Amino acid sequence: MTMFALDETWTPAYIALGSNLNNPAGQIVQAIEHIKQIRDTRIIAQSSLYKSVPLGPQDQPEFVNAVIGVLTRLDAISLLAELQAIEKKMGRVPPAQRWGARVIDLDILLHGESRSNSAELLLPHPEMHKRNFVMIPLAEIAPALGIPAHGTASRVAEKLGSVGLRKRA
Ligand code: ROI
Repeated sequence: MTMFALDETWTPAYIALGSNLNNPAGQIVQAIEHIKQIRDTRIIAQSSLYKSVPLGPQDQPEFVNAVIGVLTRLDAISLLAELQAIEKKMGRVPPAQRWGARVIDLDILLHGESRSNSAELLLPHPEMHKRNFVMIPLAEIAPALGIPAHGTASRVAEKLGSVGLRKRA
């Protein structure tokens, strides 16, 4: 006898948030409010907000970064589409330069065991383990989470160190 429908499976996923334009902390808070409205998706963990020195061109404002954990019934591509709709609604425009300033950036870091190598979506996120502004907030909410090929989130975060990063007052 089937007790539970298969489509009721909830997948843990982690999303990185970044902003360095037009009240970045306010943008992050607003993005989280939008994420709360995504269908079939629940926020289960939320890191502190961090200020971080830009990776890339230095002639742009400091970033505010955070990471959230969700449980979702959406597949990775559907979750990406929802996040891109939020970016669009929040007025994201293509950055004027590569690695330039942006109002909001929402990246899926991990979606369960999902792997993706499409042009649209790379999973696990190929750069996450190199970025302290991603790994330190992630380790705050999920220290024991395994980063494929790199060990636990806390170990990766510790190895990266906190240069250029501080918790927002
Ligand atoms: N730098 C920091 N510190 N935080 C970000 O979220 C971020 N995002 C980016 C680039 C421009 C690469 N640099 C960043 O997209």
